[in-house]
Amino acid sequence: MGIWNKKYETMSRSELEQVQLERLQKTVKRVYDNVEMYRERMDKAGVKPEDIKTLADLAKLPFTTKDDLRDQYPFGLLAVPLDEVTEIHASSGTTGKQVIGPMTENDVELWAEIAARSLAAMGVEKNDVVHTSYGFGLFTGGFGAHYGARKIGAVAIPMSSGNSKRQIKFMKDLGSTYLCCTPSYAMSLAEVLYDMGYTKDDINLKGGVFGAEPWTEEMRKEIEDKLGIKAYDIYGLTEIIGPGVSYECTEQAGMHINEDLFIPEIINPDTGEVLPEGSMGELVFTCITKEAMPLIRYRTRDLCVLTKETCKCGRTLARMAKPVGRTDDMLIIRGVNVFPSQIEEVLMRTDGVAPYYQIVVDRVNNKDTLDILIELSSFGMSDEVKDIEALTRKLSAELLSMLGIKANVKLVEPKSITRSEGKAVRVIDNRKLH
Ligand code: DLL
Repeated sequence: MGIWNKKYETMSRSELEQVQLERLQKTVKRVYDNVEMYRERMDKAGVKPEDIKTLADLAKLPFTTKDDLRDQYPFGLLAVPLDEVTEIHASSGTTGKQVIGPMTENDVELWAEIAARSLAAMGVEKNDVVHTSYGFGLFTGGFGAHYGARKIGAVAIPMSSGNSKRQIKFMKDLGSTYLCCTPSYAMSLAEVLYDMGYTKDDINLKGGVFGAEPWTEEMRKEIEDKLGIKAYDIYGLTEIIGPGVSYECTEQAGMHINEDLFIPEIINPDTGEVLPEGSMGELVFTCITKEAMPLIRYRTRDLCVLTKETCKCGRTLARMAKPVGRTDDMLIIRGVNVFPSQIEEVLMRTDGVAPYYQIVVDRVNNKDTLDILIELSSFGMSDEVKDIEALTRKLSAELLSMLGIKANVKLVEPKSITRSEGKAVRVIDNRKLH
């Protein structure tokens, strides 16, 4: 399948490292000269731009955190004068705090480039019809997919999210071949398709560009079956640029990181120590070509594993596995670490339940409680109380073996859990621990 930028996507590791080093040196000098916070931090750490002589010297530089972005809000981390900024996006703040991503015209061009690399890797070509149901607005999902589709020369349809019946109508009428949205919204759209009396045979979709939230392999299968497509994962974050920081190719074997533009590291989230290839840890990015707000060693809080092995597709860029969650997503329930993705994995492989669920955590008499509300599937499930009891017992046992703690499983009526149009909110923590 199409490799959009053969030069950079298939460069040898030694050439790539040379490119990375030159770009890193330039960026570090630029932020040292233009961003007070970086100059102060580097002075304090006793590092000067000229001390960055090899890529390993990256580890000498201080980290940047989400708190730094908040402290420097809105323009403290700008490395260019404000009049060079041409677009600003912001994160939806699922963790409650607003961060912004200012861009110069070259940064917007870079974003279109990485989005084009991503879509091309998933098979999008000039004659495709790209239906974007990510939100358009401050969120980077909509514009990212749109700029990428336009750059490839495909037909770009900026649907935005919501009004699902209208989405299906357009998808049918315009013969959309690729759907771009969150995986949870893809599930909702599939449901609406069938509710409207259609099946996958009534639409023309070939592929899906799904990201912005964690999702499991089981959910991928479910979406692929329901929509009759190949479902691909795409990753990114507002602070760095938006969708396309990394992307799957048709091998579906991890997301290729645009390493010529962003240097990834995996660190131990507790100590900050850089971990060897193959270790699970927190993903950190350094922007080496961005102009407006090039972040140095930005701690994403996403937990994943990297590999530098060349992919079967020929790309040499490192790949990241699906993030298992975020350091701030992790629930600690009765002292045990629980990731929502572990719960999803169990639900998705169990017949009789729909992939809609909500995790409710509370504290009663100083003891944590974990309730998992799971929708019964509308197909193939009888109303017999004994069947429901058996299903509840089965799910409880599987969740116990996956999580190591007991969850209180509550099966609820089909369609009773609110459907997502963007990033799904699956955890309600009522413990008020902060
Ligand atoms: O979610 C950008 C994006 C839009 C990516 C569309 C992909 C598609 P933010 O709103 O700033 O940006 O949220 C970034 O979302 O740190 C991850 O925790 C999570 N995330 C993004 N993509 C994935 C993914 C956009 N494919 C935060 N898998 C990130 C798991 C993801 N988590």
